[in-house]
Amino acid sequence: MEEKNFSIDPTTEALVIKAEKEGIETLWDRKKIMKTPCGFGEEGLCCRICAMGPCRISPTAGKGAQKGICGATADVIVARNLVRMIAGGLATHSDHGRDIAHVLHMAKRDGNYKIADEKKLLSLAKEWEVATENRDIYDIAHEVAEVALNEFGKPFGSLRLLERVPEQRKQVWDENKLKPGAIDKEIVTIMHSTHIGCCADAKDLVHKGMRASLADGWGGSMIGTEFSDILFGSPVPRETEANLGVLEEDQVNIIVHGHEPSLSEMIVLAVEDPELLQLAKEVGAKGINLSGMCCTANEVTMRHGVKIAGNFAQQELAVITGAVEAVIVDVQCIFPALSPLTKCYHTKFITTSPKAKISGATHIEFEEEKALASAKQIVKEAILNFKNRDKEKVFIPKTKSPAIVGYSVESIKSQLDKVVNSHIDPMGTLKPLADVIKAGVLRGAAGVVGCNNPKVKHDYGHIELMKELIKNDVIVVTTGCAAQAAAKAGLMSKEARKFAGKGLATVCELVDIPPVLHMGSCVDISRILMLVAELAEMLDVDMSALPVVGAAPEWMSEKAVSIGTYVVTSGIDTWLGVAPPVTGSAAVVDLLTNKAEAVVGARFYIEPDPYKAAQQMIERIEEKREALGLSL
Ligand code: SF4
Ligand code: MSK
Repeated sequence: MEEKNFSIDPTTEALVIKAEKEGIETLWDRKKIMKTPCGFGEEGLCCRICAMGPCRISPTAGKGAQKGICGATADVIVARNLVRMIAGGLATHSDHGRDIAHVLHMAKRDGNYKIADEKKLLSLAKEWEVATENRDIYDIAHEVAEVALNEFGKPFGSLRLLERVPEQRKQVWDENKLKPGAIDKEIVTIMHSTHIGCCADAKDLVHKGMRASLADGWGGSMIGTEFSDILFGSPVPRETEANLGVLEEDQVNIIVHGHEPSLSEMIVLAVEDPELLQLAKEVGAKGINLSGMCCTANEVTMRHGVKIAGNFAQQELAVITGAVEAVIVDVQCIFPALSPLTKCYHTKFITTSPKAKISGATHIEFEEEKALASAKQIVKEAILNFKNRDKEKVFIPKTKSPAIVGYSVESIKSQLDKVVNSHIDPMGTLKPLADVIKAGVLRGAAGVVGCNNPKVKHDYGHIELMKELIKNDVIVVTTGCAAQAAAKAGLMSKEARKFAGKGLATVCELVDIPPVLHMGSCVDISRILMLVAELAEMLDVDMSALPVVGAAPEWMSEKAVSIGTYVVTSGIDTWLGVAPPVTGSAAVVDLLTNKAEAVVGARFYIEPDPYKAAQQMIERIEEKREALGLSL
């Protein structure tokens, strides 16, 4: 067997070999055909904003074109391209948040969508000064949803959720004019300012990008998380399994893939429908096996323990097992390649969102008003497809790992309550976490998040970094495809304590948690922001003073650019394993990796080697500890 060496995941290697034998291409084949990426694009030096161009600037100073036809310099072109990526990410996360707010707006007692977490709804209503006394909970929900929907286009003022940040951070944002206005306005401003002949100042463009990014983390994404919890329940710890070994040979396998839980929650209900289960038996299957991919997997595993089939780079491999009756998708991170690929197997590829139609797929529009009926129709299609499975083509790798998921901020606090002496300390706070950080038992915390990217060996960036951090008593919180990498690698099981340093292992034992905590999907990085904000408040310091760091070792999407930027703008140093397309401008690189610190107290680091990145992160954590005068 040829050594593949592009993934640390054995199921991935095995299925790519199967694909090769069957003459099927995967992302790694297409990456190979792509050969060397375009140097201008990679450095951010190509501008195609107007039809006088495209213009590409020579990366060598003094040689070749140094300006675009309009006179835009490399600095301006790079900055414009970067902030357009931020706008793309902000738009995507925020539109997800808006969709969930619309779902809350239509929720009703006898409808498909109900309120699962009244406590969270009432607390948000209080925060937003929505009257609650003597009102029906659904009236309150509708008004809260309306307030949220107005955050997208309100003409005046900044975002309500920014009030959640500690005073010190608010001051940083106030002093530097970083508080965003309405979410949509921030996107429009970027598109306007980056039009031909508008803003031509790299520093100002980056500033606009930072401001806009806050409308993602503390705006659209946070709305997505809060409202999903209100509608579908705030996650609590629960057991699951991860990797393609979760597929079942004798069952109808359905994979939900994409992002928004409004679809997947209904599929979760539909697969439990007795009539559909009966139908599955009638077609010769033992049952219906639902699993998830990418962030949809995170949403449903956090709330129901639905198994995780894999992360971003494994979406094609799920189909290549030959055992999947349907891949049901909504929005974001869905390979168009699934369309021709599913034609090589019996798999039905079902798109459901008017925002993400894909040529060649079966489009069954998911109508929120008739959500459960739509979901049942989709599941029925999958069941009826079971008979078309070609047994000769089926290969399900055995590998899967147990994991504990479901660490919302609320559930982390409940776990911490296990060590609280209620006669002395309050319950339901992060104080025990603050105490162990102060005492140095835990050196600090790291958020490791983001995608897969074939520029990095699949999952290697995530797993090696996480292992190094936990070995050095840095607790890791994670979301997105990084979280799935951790689940697959066994880092979310209690046994993973053996990989942790002595201090972290003791904390895990006492609080009954794994060393790597699954906090959800990409929009749930807002949970990490809240965790850091509350910790800062508890220690009465700015967020940037905490021994807390972030990393995206295998990022690839525009969403990740927006995330990285709002994390840095929130005062948390962030390590990137893949360089963003900014290296064509020394000035922009300097702004992001150096000068940002003087403004927001944090900066980006670019380090592809996870061991070096871990070392730098640990050093930074120790510097912060020293500055806070915490015990060594
Ligand atoms: Fe070229 Fe300027 Fe047009 Fe960009 S905006 S394509 S640099 S002329
Ligand atoms: S799904 S944005 S590949 S983490 Fe959120 Fe994974 Fe990245 Fe998509």
